[in-house]
Amino acid sequence: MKSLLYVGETIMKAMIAIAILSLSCQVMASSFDNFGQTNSGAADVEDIIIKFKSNTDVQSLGYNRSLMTQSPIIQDLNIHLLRLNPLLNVQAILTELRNNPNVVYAQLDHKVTPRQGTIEPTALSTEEVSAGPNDPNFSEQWSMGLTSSNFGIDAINAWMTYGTGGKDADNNDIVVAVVDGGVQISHKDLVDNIWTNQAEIAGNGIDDDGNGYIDDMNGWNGYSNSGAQKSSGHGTHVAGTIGAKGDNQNQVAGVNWDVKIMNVPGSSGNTSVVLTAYKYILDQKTLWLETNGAKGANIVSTNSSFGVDYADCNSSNYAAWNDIYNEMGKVGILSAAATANANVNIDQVGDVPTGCDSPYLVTVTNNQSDGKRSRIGAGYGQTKIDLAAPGTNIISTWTGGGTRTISGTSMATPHVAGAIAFLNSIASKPLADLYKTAPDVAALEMKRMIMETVTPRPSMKTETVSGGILNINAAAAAVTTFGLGN
Ligand SMILES: [Ca+2]
Ligand SMILES: [Ca+2]
Ligand SMILES: [Ca+2]
Repeated sequence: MKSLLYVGETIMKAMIAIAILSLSCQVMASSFDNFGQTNSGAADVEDIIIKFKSNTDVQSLGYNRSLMTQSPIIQDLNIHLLRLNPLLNVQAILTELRNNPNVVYAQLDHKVTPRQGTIEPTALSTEEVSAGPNDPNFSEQWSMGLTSSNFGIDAINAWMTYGTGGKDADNNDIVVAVVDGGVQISHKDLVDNIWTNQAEIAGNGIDDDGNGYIDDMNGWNGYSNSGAQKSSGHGTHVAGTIGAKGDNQNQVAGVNWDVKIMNVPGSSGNTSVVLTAYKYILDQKTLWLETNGAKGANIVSTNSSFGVDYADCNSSNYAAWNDIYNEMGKVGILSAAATANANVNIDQVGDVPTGCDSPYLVTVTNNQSDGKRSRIGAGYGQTKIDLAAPGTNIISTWTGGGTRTISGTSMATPHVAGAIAFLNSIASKPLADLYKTAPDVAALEMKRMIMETVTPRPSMKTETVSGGILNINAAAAAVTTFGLGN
C-alpha cells in the first residue's frame, strides 16, 4: 500500500507539474496579449469597432450579411459596431478591414474597467475647516485645502477669492458629463446640481425636444442606449467630488458648489458602450453651440475614471479613442481621465485612455496628502500623465444617500473635471467668448492654464508633464485675467 501510495504520489506530482506547466503557458499567452498587438480584455472581445470613410456598410465592401451584422455607434462619424459570426477569425478580418481603402480604422471592442482602489484616513486643519463651507463632513475633505503638509487643490482659497461655481460670464449653465457606472441623481447632496433636460418630458416615449434622444431627462445610458437611469457607488462618488452641493449644511462640498452634472452611465463593459455615452455628450454640446444655447448642454468636461491597462492607445488597435476625444475637443470639451492604479510608467507600458495622444485629454494620477504619488499604486509618465490630483482617502457621496471614503485615480480625476467647470464659472469674458467662437482653442487654453499653475512637487518632475498637483486657486488667477491684456 505504501509503495503504491508513493507511486500514486509521484504520478500525482507529475500530473500537477504538467498542469502547472500548461497553466503558466496560458498565463504567458495572456500576458503576451496584454503587451502584444491584440487586447488586454482578452477572450470576451470578439466584436469590432469600425470607422468608414463615408456612410457605407460592410456588406457593400463585399462581406456576407450572415457573417457580420452592423449597428451604428456614432452614425455621424461613420463609427459602427460589427458583430462577427463566431466561425470567423477576428484577427484576419481586422487585418482585411484595415487594408480596405474605405475603412479609416478597425479595432476590437475592448473591455474597460473602473479605476478605484483601497481606503485610508486624513483631515483638514482647524484653520482650513473654519474658512470652508458649513458641510459637516468638510473637515475630512483634505483634498480641498493646501498647506505645507497637506497637498490638496487649494480650493478653500479659490472659493474665498473668486467664487464657488455657478454660471459662466454669459450666464450659461456649466455642465460636467460623468461617464461612469451612473450617478444617484436623487442623492440629497447632489440633487440640486444634477443636469436636467428642461425641454424633455419624462417617460412619454417621445423625443420632446427633438435632440435625437427619447426621454433623456438627465443624460443617457450607454449600456442600454436609452434614457433609463442607472446609478453606482463609484459614479455617485465621482459626481460628489465634482459638485456635491457646498455650504448646505449637508455632508460634503464638491469642487463646485453649484454646477450641472450630466449622468451618462457607460464606463464598464466594452468600448462601444463608452462610445455610445460619449456620442450623447458630443451631440448635446454640438447642439448647444449650433442653437446658441437654446438646446443641448454646455458641457465643458467629461470625467472618465476607467480604462484599459497596458494598451497602446495610439496603435491601430485602439484608434476609436483618440478619434472621439478629438471630436469632443473640437466642440470645447476636455476629458479628465484617470490613469492606471498601478506603479507603472505609462510612457512605456501604454494605457487607454491616458496614453492617448489627443490633446483634449487631461490625464491624471493620484497624490496622497503628503504630496507624493499614492502608495496604493498610480501610473506616471513624463510625457503622458499631465498632472496629479488628490485621490487617496477621498470622502464623497455614495449610493443610498450617505458618504464613503475611498481611494484611486478614479477619485483624483473628478477634482480635475470639477476644476474645469469651476474655472469656466469664473473665467474672464474673453475666455467665455472664446469658448463659443473657437471652442477647441478655448479648451486647449484652459488645459494650458491648469498645467502651468500646478503646485510643483520635486518628485513629480519626472513623473508628470506639468510636474505637480492641481491648484485651482493659482489656475483661477490665470482664467480670470485671460485676454484682459495685463
Ligand atoms: Ca430628447
Ligand atoms: Ca419624452
Ligand atoms: Ca453639501
